[in-house]
Amino acid sequence: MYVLYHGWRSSASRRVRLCLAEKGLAFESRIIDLTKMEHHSPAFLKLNPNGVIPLLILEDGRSLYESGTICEYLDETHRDPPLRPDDAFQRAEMRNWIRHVDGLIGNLIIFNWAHSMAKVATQWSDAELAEKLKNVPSKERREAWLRTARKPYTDEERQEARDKLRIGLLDRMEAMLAEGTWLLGARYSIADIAAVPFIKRIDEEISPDEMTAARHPRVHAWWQAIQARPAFAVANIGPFTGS
Ligand SMILES: N[C@@H](CCC(=O)N[C@@H](CS)C(=O)NCC(=O)O)C(=O)O
Repeated sequence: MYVLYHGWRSSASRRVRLCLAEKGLAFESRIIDLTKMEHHSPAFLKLNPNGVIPLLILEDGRSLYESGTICEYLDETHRDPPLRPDDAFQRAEMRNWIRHVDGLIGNLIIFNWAHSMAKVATQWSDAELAEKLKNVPSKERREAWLRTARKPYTDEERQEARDKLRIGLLDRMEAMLAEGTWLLGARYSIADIAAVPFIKRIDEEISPDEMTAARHPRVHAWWQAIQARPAFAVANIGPFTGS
């Protein structure tokens, strides 16, 4: 059976759980506690040098990281139902879209890490923080942890992030959805899955006003359709805040 190292609220983990659920694949769940920096332990970094979740251990013991890559792998090895376009050009477009959405993650972090991550990180002493930061492999995430622990994002920065998500995600999706129910047209695909965790957060906290039928009618309808999919319930894409 697959083993998934993940977090229930982690956006990238949510993508992989959605993909597994669409395919009807079971997995053994190993929760990684980001507030305990479990993803920066030497053992985890050996499996994913980027020090982020999710990580999927295959049935033969090999492991894979990067949610988009994992979803593509699952789709190649379990064809039914197909979650990628049949056309090579469209598959290339799908990969560009995933890459684009991945590039927006910093704008989500500004909101997401202000909850349970900040609650814990603000309590660390300077010495503890310095020690933990040593193990964070990327400069960008070291900065995110530092900001979360010591210098909360300003209202201006939060507004800037909101704007980037509106322009980079909602407006673009609105245009893409003119071609069909799903982001790449008639077939639900990994392109849709890639956007789900972002839209969940935009809808529940970041910019719910942008998710109305009046502001982004096609995205609004898409989000209703996404939440009605049985896999959405199976994947456990629950509320971000609260216990
Ligand atoms: N591009 C990666 C992003 C993974 C990622 O950013 N994971 C987050 C949780 S959603 C994480 O592990 N954050 C902890 C950290 O950066 O310290 C993917 O899609 O798998």
